[in-house]
Amino acid sequence: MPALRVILGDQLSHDVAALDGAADDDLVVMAEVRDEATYVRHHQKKIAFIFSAMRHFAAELREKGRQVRYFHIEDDEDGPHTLRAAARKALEEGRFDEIVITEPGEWRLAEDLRRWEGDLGVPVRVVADDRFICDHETFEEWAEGRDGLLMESFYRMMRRKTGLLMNGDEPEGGRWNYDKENRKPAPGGYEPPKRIDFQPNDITSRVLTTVAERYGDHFGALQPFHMAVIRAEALRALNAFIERALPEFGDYQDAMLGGEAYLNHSLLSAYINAGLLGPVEVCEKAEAAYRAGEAPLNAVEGFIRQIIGWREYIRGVYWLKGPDYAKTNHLNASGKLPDFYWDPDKTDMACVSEAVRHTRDHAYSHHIQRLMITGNFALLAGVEPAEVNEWYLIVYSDAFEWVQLPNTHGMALFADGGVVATKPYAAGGNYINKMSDYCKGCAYSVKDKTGEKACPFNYLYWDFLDRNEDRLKGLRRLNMPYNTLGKFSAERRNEIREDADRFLKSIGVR
Ligand code: FAD
Ligand code: DLZ
Ligand code: SF4
Repeated sequence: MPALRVILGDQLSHDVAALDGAADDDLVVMAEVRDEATYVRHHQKKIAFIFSAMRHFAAELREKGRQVRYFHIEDDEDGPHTLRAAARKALEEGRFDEIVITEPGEWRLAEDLRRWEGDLGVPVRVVADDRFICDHETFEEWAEGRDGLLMESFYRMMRRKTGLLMNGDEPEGGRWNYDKENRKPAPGGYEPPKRIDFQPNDITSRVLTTVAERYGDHFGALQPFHMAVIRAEALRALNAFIERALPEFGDYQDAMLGGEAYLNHSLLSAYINAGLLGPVEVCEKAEAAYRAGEAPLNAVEGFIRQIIGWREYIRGVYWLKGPDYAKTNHLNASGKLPDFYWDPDKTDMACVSEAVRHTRDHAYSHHIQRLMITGNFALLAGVEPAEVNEWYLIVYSDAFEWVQLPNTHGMALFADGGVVATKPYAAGGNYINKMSDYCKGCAYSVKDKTGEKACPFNYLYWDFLDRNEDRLKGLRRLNMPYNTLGKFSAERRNEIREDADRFLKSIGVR
């Protein structure tokens, strides 16, 4: 008897494991379902991207001769509302002797899958997602017995495993990591490379209408919509990135510029995460550009490290730590997420407003905005991790819990007590001023440390260290700021506390 092969919205790869060995009479099931679209109130663009990419992928499967049962969200009144219900409906329509599904990217669905077999009455075979370079067992073995899970050592293992930028056993150029060269601010007048705007076809236009009707009250601008929705387009985006943006990717990796949402970033995360591009092929293209003398080593190594290093490491942590990971709250943060995370016009902080504006308009902001602007602010302000985690899962088109959670909870908020980061990524206004041109046009003064006009990041930074002294003082990498804080007079410390309290009350955090 044939098998049912279920493909989820972020498993849109023709070589996805659930399709391995598929017979001609097997039925592929794909389903746009209410529960997935609303378990958090995803950004409108994110839903449109997933639905359009799913519909195009189903069409490609049919062109390849596969039989596909596809559930459209427009038929949702009578249709299934969950992925399990979609599988049940498809089972009722034929005779199948098993369900095959690639492991999902979230605990929520992995736990639900455990109930499928009993509930649906057929064997369910969950196969490993081999689109990742590091499987769960390898990550567990690597993590076993280590004091800290240092990304750098994991990254070296991935370099050796993939052979990317390796000369035999040695790293290309003699060093593993060129990060120190990748911290330049962008010069005034810098013009970042142009991006390809993909135009919506009929399928995407239909999805856009549906998303506007059904999810028009979710956060974010639906239009204009220029994302790639098929692999061929994603490959064009990849090639354009390699050609135009990769050469200076390293230099401006940590830079921020007013009005520039993308700088030299690749914008490929949503495509890789949804399965339109493979992580290794992306890295191989970057390496080829280096070998051909078209991109420097600092750029190519930096880019490859993000993918085979950070991306794989973050996934490893998510599955290693399990569902309890999200329940930790090392810094005991309990504040409310300010309204301006949903509306860039509700804050006078130019840097935050800009990051939220990009997020609203593009369902995207680049790494340093996520970490050092919106993440840093939530960390310093002491916003409750659950609220911040949900915001990040909602607002980015590349956000799936396996990658969003350790980045937010661990890297940005230090809520895991130092699993992902060796110290909190906390910074005052000086850092933002050094790496961007935002402060020039800001209502606050980055030079002022206290008082109504002072940059809030300045006093919030010291208030954060002060408030968390018992929890953080022992961290070696925070010795310097704690020494400085120790020299502040009691009056200055009080002034900082009062400024922070006044400001955080005014924006509803406290
Ligand atoms: P580039 O800067 O061009 O980087 C190249 C690629 O490296 C990315 O496409 C991505 O695949 C990978 N990458 C880079 N950094 C990371 C990282 N820390 N973790 C995993 N992959 C990485 N990334 C997501 O894919 N989904 C998320 O939900 C997500 N949430 C984040 C939340 C916070 C608080 C932070 C600090 C980071 C988050 N990231 C997330 C990581 C990173 O910010 C995005 O991958 C990146 O901004 C995507 O843009 P890009 O494709 O232009 O990346
Ligand atoms: C994110 C998302 C959305 C919005 N909708 C669907 C859907 O209707 N059907 C589906 O199969 N997948 C969807 N997804 C992606 C899933 O939520 C994703 O597979 C899990 O988050 C696991 O990573
Ligand atoms: Fe951001 Fe402070 Fe600079 Fe304003 S002054 S842009 S709040 S860092």
